Amino acid sequence: MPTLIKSFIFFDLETTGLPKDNPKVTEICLVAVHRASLENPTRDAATGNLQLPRILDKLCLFIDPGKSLTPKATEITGLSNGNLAQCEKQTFDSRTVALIKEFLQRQAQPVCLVAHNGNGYDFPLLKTELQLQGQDLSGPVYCLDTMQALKSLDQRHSTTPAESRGSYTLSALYKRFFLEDPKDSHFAEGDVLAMLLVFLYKADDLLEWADTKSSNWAEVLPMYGPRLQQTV
Ligand code: DCM
Ligand code: MG
Repeated sequence: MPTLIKSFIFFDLETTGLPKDNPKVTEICLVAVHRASLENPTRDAATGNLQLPRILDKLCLFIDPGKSLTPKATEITGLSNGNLAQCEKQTFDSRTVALIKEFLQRQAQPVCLVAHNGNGYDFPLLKTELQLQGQDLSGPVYCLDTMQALKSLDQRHSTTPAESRGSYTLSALYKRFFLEDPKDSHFAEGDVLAMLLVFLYKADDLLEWADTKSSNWAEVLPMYGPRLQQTV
C-alpha cells in the first residue's frame, strides 16, 4: 500500500488501434498535478464551476508509430501515417523514454500515474513501449485507473450495481458531471484535461482511493511483447 501520493500524473495515449491490433503509440500526453491543487480546487467566482489547476506541468508528444493506423483510429484521432510523417515526428525511442522519466522525476515524489481505463489499455501499452526500448520506469510509481475506481466507489455507496448507472466511459462521466460533452475527445491532451476535471469532481474519494488502493507500476504486465510487434 502506498504512502501519501504527492503528484498525480494524468496521462493518455492515442494509438494505431485496439489491443487486438497490437497498437503502437501515436500521441502521449502527461499532465502532472500536485496533491495540493487537487485538495483545494479553484472555482470560477461567477459560476462556481470547477476550474483546472493553475499549476500544471505538461508533456505532450506526437510519435511516428512505425505501423499503419486503423481507419477507425485515424477517424477518431485525426492522426494518420501521412500527417505524422509530414511533420517529421520521431519514433518512440530511448530519448522519448528519457523525456518521460525526467518528467516524472521532476515531480514531488511519490507519483501516481492516472489513466481512464488505464488497467485495460494505457498502462499495459506504455509498459510494452518501454520494454520495446529495453527500459522501464524507475523508483516507486503507483497507478490509478479512474474508470475502475469510480465504478467501485459507486458500488461502495449504493446497492445498485455500478453497471446499471450507465456508462463509465470518460465522455459519459464528463457529461454526467458537467452536463456537456468534453472538448477534444480522442486528442490525448483533451482526454487528459477531461479526466482531470472528472477527478476534481470526485477528488476527496479519489485521493483516498489513490492513497489506499493504487497499484504498483512494477506489477503492470505489457499488452504484448517485443516478439509480437508488427511493422507496416
Ligand atoms: N481506439 C480505436 N477504436 C476505438 C477507440 C479507441 O482504435 N473505437 C484506439 C485509438 C485511440 C486509442 O484507442 O487513439 C485510445 O483511445 P482514447 O482516445 O479513447 O483514449
Ligand atoms: Mg484519448
